[in-house]
Amino acid sequence: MDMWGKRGDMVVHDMEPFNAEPPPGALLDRITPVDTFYGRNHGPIPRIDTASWRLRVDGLVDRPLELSLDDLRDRFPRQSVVATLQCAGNRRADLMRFRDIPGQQPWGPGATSTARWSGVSLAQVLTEAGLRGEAAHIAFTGADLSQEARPPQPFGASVPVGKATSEEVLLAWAMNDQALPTAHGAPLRVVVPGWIGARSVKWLQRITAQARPSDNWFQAGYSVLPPEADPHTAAPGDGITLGPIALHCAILRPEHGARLPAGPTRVTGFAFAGEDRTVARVEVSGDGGTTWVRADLDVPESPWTWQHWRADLTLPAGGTELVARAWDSTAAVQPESAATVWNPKGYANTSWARLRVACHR
Ligand code: MTE
Ligand code: MO
Repeated sequence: MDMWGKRGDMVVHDMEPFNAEPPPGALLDRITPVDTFYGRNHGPIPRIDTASWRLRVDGLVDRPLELSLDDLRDRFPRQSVVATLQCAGNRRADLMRFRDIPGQQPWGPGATSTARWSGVSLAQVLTEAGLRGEAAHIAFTGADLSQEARPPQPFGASVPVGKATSEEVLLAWAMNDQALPTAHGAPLRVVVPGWIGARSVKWLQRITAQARPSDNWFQAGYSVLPPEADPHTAAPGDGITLGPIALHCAILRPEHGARLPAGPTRVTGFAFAGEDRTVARVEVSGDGGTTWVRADLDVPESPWTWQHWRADLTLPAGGTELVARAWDSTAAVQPESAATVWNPKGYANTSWARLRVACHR
């Protein structure tokens, strides 16, 4: 049983492929330690020999490249970004309480974590390859073979050229100033800050500039289908393909089902809005959403990270529902209920964070 160097109290959804999230209370640090960072895999984790590994850059480029890790280190400046990765399936468990989602992991709020990623800028590698004007999407292919895909294939994804050439997108070989661990994509992974985790392809082998989005199974697979669609028969165009992460928040402490003394209680969590939105305000309720207290919100470590928040409530004796909701910089607020956002694959649960606690005198 290989836990891939993770802490002993991870919530393990599957051992093979390895899917695990930390308990919510372990996510209170701005930067998540490597042993606490969630793991999300669609196939067996490959062990790659770095010495013989090469990255291929091809497609709509003037000069196709084949680069070793040393080539990347020597020929491009080192860059870092602090960025939160979040799986599109984060907080699926709350959707499943409303209506079942067969065959998908019941992720709690921990399918999200933040690291300092270091490597080289994807934009600079594309410039070196001579990216052509007709290229509209940059596709990434990993080295892992997923049996979940139809037909079985390596994991892949793409992002539009505009995002791929923005300065925050990295090809990373280091995580929190340590060598990138095997489980997180060594020797090299893509990091697409502000976009769903599925676009940050691990064990990167190939970058292809192309006119159309990736036809990899997981590109269309990570989409929001209409409520009554059958995910097994849905066609690639049936869903809304996920890219930037929508406004989201979670309560980290206290945890669901906690028993607490009635009276003053500190509630802590994080909020996150991807791409060009920022979190403007977080509110917390100790009475199921009738009255609200404004939370104290941290300044983000970078434009690409979550923000922790905390609020002090006075809770009555008895069972209580704690609720948190975030507003973003366009004054959009999270939807109230999981029913609003439920979708057949359980992605993008942007609804209010809710959990029940029991308070005693
Ligand atoms: N890349 C490859 N090659 N294979 C995968 O299964 N999973 C994706 C993405 N990159 C995946 C991948 C998904 S769905 C997420 S949410 C993130 O990696 C998770 O990254 P982590 O395991 O480093 O936390
Ligand atoms: Mo994911």
